[in-house]
Order: sequence, then C-alpha cells, then structure tokens
Amino acid sequence: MNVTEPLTKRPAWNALETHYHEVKGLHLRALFADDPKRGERLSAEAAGIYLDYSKNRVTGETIKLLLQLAEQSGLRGRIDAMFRGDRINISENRAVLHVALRAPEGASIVVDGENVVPQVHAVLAKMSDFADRVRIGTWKGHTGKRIRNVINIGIGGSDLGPVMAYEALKHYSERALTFRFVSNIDGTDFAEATHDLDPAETLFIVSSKTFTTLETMTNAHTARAWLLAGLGGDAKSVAKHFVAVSTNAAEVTKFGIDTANMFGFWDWVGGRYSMDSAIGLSTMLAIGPESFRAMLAGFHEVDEHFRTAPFERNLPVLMGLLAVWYGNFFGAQTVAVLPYEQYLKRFPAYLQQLTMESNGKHVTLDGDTVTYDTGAIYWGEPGTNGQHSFYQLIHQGTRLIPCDFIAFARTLNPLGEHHDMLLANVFAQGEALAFGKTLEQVRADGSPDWLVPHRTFEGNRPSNTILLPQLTPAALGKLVALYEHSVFTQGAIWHIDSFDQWGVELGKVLATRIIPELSGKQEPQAKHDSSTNALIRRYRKLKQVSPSDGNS
Ligand code: G6Q
Repeated sequence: MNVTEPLTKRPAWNALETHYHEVKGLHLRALFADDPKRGERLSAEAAGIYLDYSKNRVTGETIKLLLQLAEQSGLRGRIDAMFRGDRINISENRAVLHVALRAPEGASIVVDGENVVPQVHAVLAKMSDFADRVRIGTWKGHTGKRIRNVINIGIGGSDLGPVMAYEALKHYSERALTFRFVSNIDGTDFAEATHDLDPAETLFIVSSKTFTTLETMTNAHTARAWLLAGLGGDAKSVAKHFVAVSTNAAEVTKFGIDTANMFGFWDWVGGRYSMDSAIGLSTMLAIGPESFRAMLAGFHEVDEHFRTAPFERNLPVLMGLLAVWYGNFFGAQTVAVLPYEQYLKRFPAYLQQLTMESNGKHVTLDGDTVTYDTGAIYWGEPGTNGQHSFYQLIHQGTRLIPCDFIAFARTLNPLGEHHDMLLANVFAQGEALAFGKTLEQVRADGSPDWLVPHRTFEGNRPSNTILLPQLTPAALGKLVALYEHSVFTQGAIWHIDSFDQWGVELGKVLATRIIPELSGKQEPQAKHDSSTNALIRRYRKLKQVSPSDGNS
C-alpha cells in the first residue's frame, strides 16, 4: 500500500464513507439492545487504564474499517519512525523524541549517531540533585534564608504542562513550598504572583526552550528587577534565585544565569511535549525526584503499549481513530474532555495545546492543501461543575459533541459519600447522553403534552469513559501519553506534520513590530490597515488619560 496516497483515495476511507451512510441512523439504544455484551466487548485495558468506548456510534464493521484505515495510512511505519528517531517533523527537520525523555536508563535511542538516553538521565540526575537541595533547604537564597517560593516563568509548552502537572499532583507536593506560574505578558500576572512573597525566599525558574520568547524574557527581566529591588541591588543574588531550563546556553548566559544552574533539553522535544523534560523542574521540586520518576515510568508504560500493542487493542490508536470517525464523517467540530477529578482542572487547557497546536494544520506532509477536516477543537471543564452549565448543549443542542469522561476509582480525599456521588454523576452522564429519554418515557412521567418535547432527550450522543484506579504521578504520565499518542494517530491518518507550529511562530514576530508604535514618543506612521491604524491611534490617546476621567 502506497501510504502517500491521498487520504480520500484510500480504500478504507471510501468504504467508511459508504458505511457512514449505513450506520449514521443507528441508535445506541438499538446497538446495546442487540448486543447485551457490547459494554464489555467494546472496551480495552492497558497499563491500568480502562477505556470503555462502547457508547460510540460504531459497529464492529466501523472499527474494522477504521483499523484498516490506520494500516492503509501507514500508522505502524509512522510509529516505528518516531521511536527510531527519524526526522518526522519535516517542516522543522527534527526528530520527535519525547518518548526518549521517559526511556529507562540503559535503553538506546540514537539521534545523529548518538544515543540520547544517557543525556536524558544525566539531566534528570542534575534536576534531582537540585530539587533535593531546595526541598531539604540546603540550597539557600542570597541572604541565607531557605527557599519557600518557586515561580516558573514560561509560556505555552513551557507553562501549560508545569501548571497542569502541579495542580494534578498537588496531593503529592511539598506543602512547605509555594508554587506560582507566570506566563502572560500582562503585568498583572507577575504582580499578582509576587505581591505577597519575600524575594529572599523566592526562586525563579525561567523555562524557555529558545530563551528568546518575548513574554518569558520580559517577565524574567521584571523578576530580576523585583529581586534586586528587594535584596538591595546586589547582582550576585541572581545566582541563588534564578535557574534556567532551556536548549539555548548562549542566551541563558547572556541573561546572567550561570550555565551550572541551567537544565538542558534538546530540539527533538517539542514545547507541548516537554512537561517530562527539564521543563518539569517545578513539578519535580513540588513532588520530589522519586515521584517524578514514577510519572516518567507511567508515560513509558503507555509508550510501550502504543509501540507494541495490536491496533485493535491499542488505546491511543482506538481513541485517535474514533476522533477521526467523528471529525471526518459525522462532521463533529469539537471534543469535550471532562475530568471527574478536581485535581485535573487544568487538564483540558493542557490538552487544548497538545491537540490543537499539533493537529491544527491545513496542508499535508507533502505541502498539499487538505481536502478534509483536521484537528478538532478540544475543550472542557471538570465534572460535576460543567453539568450545571454547558452540558445542556451537549444533551439537547443541535451539535454532536463527542465527550471523553475521565475518572478515578479511588479518591485522594475520602470525605463521606463524595466520591461515590462524583462517580455516580460521571456514569449517569455517559448513560444519559447515549440513551436519552424518549417521548414515551417523558409522557409516562406525567409531563403535560406541551412540555414533552422540551423534556425529551434524543440520546445517541457518543462518549468514551476512561477509568483509572487512582490519580498518582504514574497515572498522570499514562493519561498524558495516552492523549499524545492519540494525537499522533490522528496526525498520521491525516498525513500532516503534528510537530511544527508555524501559526504560533507568527504570533511571536507580529507583536514586536507594533510595540515601538505604541510606546514611541512620536506618532507612528500609519502603515497598517485602517482598522489597526485606528486602534493604535486610539490606544495612544487613551493611555494618556488619567484614571479619574477614564471610564466615565
Ligand atoms: C509548543 C510551542 C509553544 C512554545 C512557547 C514557548 O509546542 O512551540 O507553545 O512552547 O511558545 O516557547 P519557548 O519555550 O521557546 O519560550
């Protein structure tokens, strides 16, 4: 099979198009009624993750065809190429090896003739040593006080993973340390993160792969000024209060951070795939080296599953194929990710970057404009909160929104009946979405005729349920790897580069052109479009106005 054959010409794709018209009218009520074992049959388990995908609008034939599509799309070869260290990020000519970040010591993954695994473990050892010293208090600040506050300065991939992981693993974190995350160029972010902190007890981690990102460098300079102002202006204090995580030693040195206090990673780690690299230093400081390594082991377990399991039992492959099924055949535009776990409150935001930056692409690997939809919009909130707001649209709106429910069997905070109630809600939601409530059922409840349509739920709304025993560092690693490889699977089917981000790069240069036009003394020449020119003029005028005559 020629895998560069356009997606819409692959036999399985064509078969799926025909098949879609045959099955789109089938209701989950009927599918379950016809197959009493469906709930167990359409489930898969690996690495301690149970995936129930039975509440999807699929038949055995659908799954068979989707698996054929994976084969005809060369998914197996793509997986092997990634793990081998091939330069599969073609537009940046880079290998894609986040899987090497969690490879066990002794493994071998060769990039440009060099085994990178020992380098990974050398950085992990350096991180562990530093984390231990901060956690036990032998790493002191400039005035001799121990560090009590850690602030990660970074944005995008250098922020979303660290924040999400810190929140997710708070239960395991060192509570004597306060963790904050500054990402936004909006000065409010920095001001609020530091207003109650003592500079003498504060450590900044400047996390930036490139060490040139406008937001991060601006915040890092502001942090240095804040520190120096608080510590009497002694520039030597920087060495005890700033460390860097970067691939760019030259820029780190230029900023004034000794490379002895720099934790490196490599260009084969994409920003959104970097939370398990040195970018996770704040995570390691919070949960300790041992738990960090447990998280890496969780990642690795799912990597191995993805690499070796047959596709019909391969969790990320199944999830990726279902996403393709809804996005390309049902025309679904979004996927809701709904963790029934308060600690995962930032997980949907994290996934937004992982999925949308990876698969928000409009050309194939060959540079041809795609003739089909690619990455869906991912969004979500933790349950049960979402149930009291946007679930209305998922249940009774006009759009099809596949949902991923995520839940853990054991809570980290057992309090009375809370956890049974939480889990009852997640199971009930999946059930209600799938089966709905028919006119007859609503009538039987005694609703007056005029109210019946309003209270009817058509059902047939698909969901996956992902169930794990408990939220541990390893479980978090597994969950993230599950989605990373689902994203990979989708990208392989669509034949796109899931590992570049030219749309993000654009944003990095555009603003720098306008900054001097806003801050300069002279009225700038009107060189943009009429809308942008007018906004610039208005902003320059408004910012002169004093607060008293502001918003009257
Ligand atoms: C991630 C993206 C992007 C990146 C940030 C920060 O995949 O490339 O979100 O992580 O723009 O970049 P730096 O780490 O270089 O500051």
